[in-house]
Amino acid sequence: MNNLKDKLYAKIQEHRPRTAKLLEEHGDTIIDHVTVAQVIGGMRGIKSLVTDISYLDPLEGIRYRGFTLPEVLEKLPKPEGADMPYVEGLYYLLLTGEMPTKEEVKYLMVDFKNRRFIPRYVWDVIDAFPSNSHPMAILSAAVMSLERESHFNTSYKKGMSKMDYWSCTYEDATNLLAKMPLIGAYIYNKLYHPEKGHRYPDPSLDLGGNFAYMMGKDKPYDDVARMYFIIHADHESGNVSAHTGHLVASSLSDVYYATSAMINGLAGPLHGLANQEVLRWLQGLREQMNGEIPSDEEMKKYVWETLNSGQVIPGYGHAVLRKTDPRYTVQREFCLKHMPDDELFKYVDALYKVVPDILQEHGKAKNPWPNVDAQSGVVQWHYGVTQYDFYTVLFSIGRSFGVLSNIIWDRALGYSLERPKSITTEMLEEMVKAKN
Ligand code: CMX
Repeated sequence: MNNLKDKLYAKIQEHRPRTAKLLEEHGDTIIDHVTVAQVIGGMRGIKSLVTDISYLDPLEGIRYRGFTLPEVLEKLPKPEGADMPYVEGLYYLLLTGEMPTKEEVKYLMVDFKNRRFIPRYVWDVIDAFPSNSHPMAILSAAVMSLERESHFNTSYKKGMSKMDYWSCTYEDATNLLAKMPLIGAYIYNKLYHPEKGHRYPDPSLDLGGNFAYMMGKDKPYDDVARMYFIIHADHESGNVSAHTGHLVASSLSDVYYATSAMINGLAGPLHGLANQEVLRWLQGLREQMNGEIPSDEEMKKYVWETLNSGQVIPGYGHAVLRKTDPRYTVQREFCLKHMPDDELFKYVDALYKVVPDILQEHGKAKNPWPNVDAQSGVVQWHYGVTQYDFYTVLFSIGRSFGVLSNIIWDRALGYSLERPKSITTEMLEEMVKAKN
């Protein structure tokens, strides 16, 4: 018996009438209005997507299925001796809205193990990339190459009922999630430690533990991996990676196409790549300081120089959040416990003291507070993952859990092909004239 899939099916059956009722009885009810600034400005804030998997409150931060991040980290079952929970348990929570028991997670761990075989041709695709390629490009191509494994495609060609779309999508999504950490670790070893070669997973370990093992990292890197994948998993549906995954899947492209596309969206410096930008930017300061910790005045000068040269301060600001990102706080607490004397952590902490005031004085950013990316590279650097190009691969593995959970539910609830309307600038000018 597949405990998670059965539970999910029951939840889907329970939920379907709610969506049907909203459409049938309230389809014409207006819930938002749209301004010119929103249309020109990246559709910021327009309520036009539905997801029950996570919700982002501007002041409180993210909740997964109603739970804050500290609650998720406290309540999900953990491996023996670990501080951070099983990532497999998070998948259960995102899909069903329920905290799994340890037994349920153990069952899922076995299921993940059975799904993680990677066909030889995927390694060949990765190996074919020159070693100076960006790891995000390699990851995207590796995921794309797996597309021929899609159960959804095979069943669709045979003629599948719409009511069953979610089931094949669940199979594809879970297969891909089980493989993602292996692909990530293989890319890391190929690019940065070719002398060590690929390490095959240890069957006794959970997903986070195995990722650390395949990366060649000792404890507590297993907890770093678990924390990292969990806090990056979802940030409701409008951000570039989540939205891209949803959009591509809305055409009934399978999860391999959709995940590869979401990885490409995450690879931009205004989104997931910001974590590598933070490290690159901090290294610039470190070089100027010859290893000394900068004073507040020196830090302020560096921040202003960056702003005055027309660049953004990476790791600060957010399209929705209006306070310090709880994902930043979770990582900060980890740093305080495990690496309080780390030099780069001190830089990050020193930045926290000066950047918000400067951004407020600068007067542009709506949110002067740090986001998840301000802290995450520092943790990786401390544990020897100093190749900052790789950080967004880690973000991608985590984000896949949220994006794929959403796509399964999109299919279960029969969400439509996405197709907003565009208009010309002339039409917009005419509409504005008519209103004034
Ligand atoms: N440093 C300097 N200027 C900033 C800024 C920052 N950290 N954050 C925002 N601004 C500027 C914007 O560039 C914009 O300037 P213009 O009017 O000249 O275009 C202005 O402030 C208003 O922007 P906003 O409404 O506050 O922010 P947006 O919703 O447009 O953008 C984000 C959000 C994250 C892209 C932006 O804050 C940014 O560029 N931050 C730095 C990059 C970063 O950390 N990205 C990671 C975000 C988290 C993630 O998705 O991974």
